[in-house]
Amino acid sequence: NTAFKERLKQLEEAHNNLITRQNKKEPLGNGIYDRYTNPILTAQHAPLFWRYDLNSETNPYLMERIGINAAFNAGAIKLNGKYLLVVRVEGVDRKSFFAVAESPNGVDNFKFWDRPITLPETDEPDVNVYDMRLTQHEDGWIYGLFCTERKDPNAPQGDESAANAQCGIARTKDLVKWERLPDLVTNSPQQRNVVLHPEFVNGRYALYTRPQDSFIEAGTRGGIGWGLVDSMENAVVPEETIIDEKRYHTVYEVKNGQGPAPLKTDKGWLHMAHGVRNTAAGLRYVLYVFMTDLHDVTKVIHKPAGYFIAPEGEERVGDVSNVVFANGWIPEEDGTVYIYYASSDTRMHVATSTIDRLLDYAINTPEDQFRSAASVNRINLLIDQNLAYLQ
Ligand code: M1P
Repeated sequence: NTAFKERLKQLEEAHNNLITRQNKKEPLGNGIYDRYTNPILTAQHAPLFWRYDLNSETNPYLMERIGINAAFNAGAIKLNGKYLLVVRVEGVDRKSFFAVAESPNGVDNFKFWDRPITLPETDEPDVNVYDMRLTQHEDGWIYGLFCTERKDPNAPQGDESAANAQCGIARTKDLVKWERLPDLVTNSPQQRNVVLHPEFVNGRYALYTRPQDSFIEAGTRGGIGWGLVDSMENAVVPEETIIDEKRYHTVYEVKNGQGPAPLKTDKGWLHMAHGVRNTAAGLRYVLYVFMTDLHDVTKVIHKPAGYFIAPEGEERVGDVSNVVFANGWIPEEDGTVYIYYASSDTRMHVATSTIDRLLDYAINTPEDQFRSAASVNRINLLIDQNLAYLQ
């Protein structure tokens, strides 16, 4: 019928305009990285044929049958010249799943592949899966480590929200076909934000972990942990050592977690992580950067004070407001780094920088000295240096 056809045409036009719109760098920036004007992925980027029954007989009103709520927290990798994100797509039913979105240039024209990822399961089915970190490991596989969430088996009767988070592991060569491996085993009751280090360490696989007491609260645990395993086919971390702790009155006082796999540079491993602090308005998630030693990956050698990226403008509002979260970045041969971050558990953005700039930031930004008076001293020192220089 004509109304159906007209509506379909309008939907197609709107979708096409959205997924082909160009992105521009925002002017000026802070010298460390550049933000871009538009989000790179939203719920509306999901293909129409995932959401609408396109048959006018069975869907005469051309109504959305399967709603998508959000597209966020994506892992990232460059393969065959394409910038690929493994996106956490969340339906209106609250279930997250993974889907690959591809761009020719890393900053716009992201388009979802035709089908979401079909992720094999273990004997214990996942209820919800999210936040995949991709690591191109030197063993030749691309690993995807993600959170698998299931109902807490010890939840008291009537408690329908207590959950258990563990680290699921899958591997692939092409992001199309995935092999599921057993979930990671650790001593922590809850485990999220686990990331595989890209190189062997003393012949073993190395994992960044995040032990937690409960689903939301780090409790007596927390911090970015580290553990070695002999095999990813049966990954057991008997003991985690904390390499980057949570600490009072910092942007990571409540909890923190490794972002994507770190980048190897000639000055050390470059890491991006998220830090969480408490406020009267709830938790605030920001991103921070630190570096570890090239020869001892567990040794933090530089750590700028405070946040690297915090939510700004429309980024501040969404399903879980006041959140930025990143689990993907792509380094280029020419030194460019594409930083993929999500805002407020709702949409994906890109920021660009370079390895040189990120190293300069990580090495030369003053570290947190944990007291207001020390912060004032740092500012006065800079003022003195500037006044002397400008004379
Ligand atoms: O809602 C904010 C974030 O909360 C969790 O992160 P963390 O494990 O550090 O608390 C995750 O659910 C993450 O996906 C989400 O963005």
